[in-house]
Amino acid sequence: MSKRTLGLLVMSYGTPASLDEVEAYYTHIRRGNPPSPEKLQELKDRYQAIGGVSPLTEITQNQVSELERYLNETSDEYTFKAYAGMKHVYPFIADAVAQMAQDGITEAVGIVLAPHYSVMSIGAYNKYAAEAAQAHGVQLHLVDSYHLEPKLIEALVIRVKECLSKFPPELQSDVKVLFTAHSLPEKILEMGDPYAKQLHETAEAISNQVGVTNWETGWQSAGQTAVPWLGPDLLDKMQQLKEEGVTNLIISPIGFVSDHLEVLYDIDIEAQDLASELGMHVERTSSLNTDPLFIQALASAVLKPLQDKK
Ligand code: FEC
Repeated sequence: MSKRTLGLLVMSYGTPASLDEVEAYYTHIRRGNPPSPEKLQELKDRYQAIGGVSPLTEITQNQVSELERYLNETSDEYTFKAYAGMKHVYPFIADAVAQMAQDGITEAVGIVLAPHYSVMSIGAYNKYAAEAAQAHGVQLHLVDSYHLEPKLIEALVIRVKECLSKFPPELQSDVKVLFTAHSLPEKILEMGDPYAKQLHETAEAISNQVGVTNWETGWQSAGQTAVPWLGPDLLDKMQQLKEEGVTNLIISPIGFVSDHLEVLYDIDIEAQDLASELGMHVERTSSLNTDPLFIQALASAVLKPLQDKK
């Protein structure tokens, strides 16, 4: 049987390629409003602190090619041609869809490199993708979330266990696990958004398999805007935990799937600095990046909308 060729649109946040591009990037995130010179400098300082550039672009490209390779090796029905589309830098989601159409693709699946659905995160990516697909006459099947994909949970379970093993055996039952995701404006709760619930479900599934009961979900990396954000923020939460007597903590940023600024700066630098001040032992679970289990979880999520339409 000959295989049918489908497009595969893999969407990611995007990162500036150099410090010179930070201003344009930040302006795009702020929907066209340039940041103040102070805010811009603060952001450049954060990139500088992680080595000048974020590894996000390279990791995204590797995730995209690994996913394409895995799907093409394992699917008897489809040949996928993958395209990366970014939310905040070139190639934007619309550019990727335009390229697909130019290459003769008429049907595709779209997936975001973030497991939990919020109308303000995956919802926004999917909206840009659907608009572009409609404009180019591409039939696009969109994945909304994959926060309970068994292989995703398996990969995260391994990571939490790895972190636990870094604490002395007699302390392991006291270790607190904090599962984090990017904060979003609080108003999503009034909108009945599933983001917080999905985060909780992923955390619960991991904890059940690891056998930890001492866990919570939390929020990190809130934006610098006047509106209230989901909280408490990671740093406030750490202070609170210390006051409650917690000194051994695992931070597991399960809302993210790659190493990037929000992990390498917000946790590895900022939260670790606070941990030193507070006298806490904090370990972070390693990022999924191109872990084959994660790639398999993505592949399973990509195939679902195609199975559903049969
Ligand atoms: O490594 C890198 O260079 C990129 C790291 C990066 C990721 C990321 C993921 C998410 N964000 C989400 C929501 C928001 C909202 C705002 C916002 C602002 C920023 C800023 C930077 C930034 N985000 Fe981000 N985000 C990353 C980077 N993010 C830099 C601007 C400075 C700052 O506020 O800290 C606020 C927009 C506004 O001002 O109105 C909202 C969500 C995710 C997780 C899902 C995903 O990956 O798409 C949600 C990675």
